[in-house]
Amino acid sequence: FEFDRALVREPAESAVNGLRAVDRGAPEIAGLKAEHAAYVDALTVCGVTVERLAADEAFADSMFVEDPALVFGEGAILLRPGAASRLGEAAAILPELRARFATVLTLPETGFADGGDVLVTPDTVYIGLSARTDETGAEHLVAALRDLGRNGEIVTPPEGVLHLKTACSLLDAETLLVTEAMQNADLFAGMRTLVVPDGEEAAANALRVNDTVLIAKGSSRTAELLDGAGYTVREVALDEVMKLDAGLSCMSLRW
Ligand code: CIR
Repeated sequence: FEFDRALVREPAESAVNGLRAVDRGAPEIAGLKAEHAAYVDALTVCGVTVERLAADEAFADSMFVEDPALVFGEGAILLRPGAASRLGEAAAILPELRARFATVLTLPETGFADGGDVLVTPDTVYIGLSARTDETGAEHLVAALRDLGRNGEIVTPPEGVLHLKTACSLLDAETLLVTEAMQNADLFAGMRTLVVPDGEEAAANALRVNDTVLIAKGSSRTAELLDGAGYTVREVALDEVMKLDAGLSCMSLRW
């Protein structure tokens, strides 16, 4: 969770057509851009140098740069997003990775793996199987992680979770913030967990950046829980972003 740099992509006007499991209406583009700008500000305040890529109108969900790639200080892995409308985002981001990382690994062209299904902890990189990440893609990703010297482990999240990190996030080297369903699934051996209060499940997609935990604005009981546990919390407005089933981790690649 210690990051110097981040890469983001500006929201496209085509984001009104972004994927969503439950249609609560299209996001309002001005609001989406404002939330994105405030997110970039929050990363900057946390000490991260943020580079912004231009919007890519060809891909409605391309502002969620976390899904087509996985990055570490030691190198990047180009992923294979599992939604048909998003697979092309990988090729679009590849030159940006090559410009910034000496090592860029690619996955074989079978199976799918989305960055939203990847939870990085100091010892283990957890890969959640989902509608976007299948066993073949996950196994290819484990092999690529091994080439980077990282230990990958495939886990099966509870039903109803879009991405693994929709329902959990890293708070510190040994602690995760999780939904109750994720807690009951007991996927992360050896990690402590804090459970988000009932009704604030969306807050489980928090983002620890250096000394601060970013959470979705309006999750006041989660904010209190984290504050009480000694974390420095900063709230970020995400109303439009959430209409596209997305949260804090989805909008950047960090290293
Ligand atoms: C999608 O369904 O792919 C986008 N609308 C949201 C992606 C969210 N990304 C993430 O959780 N990493």
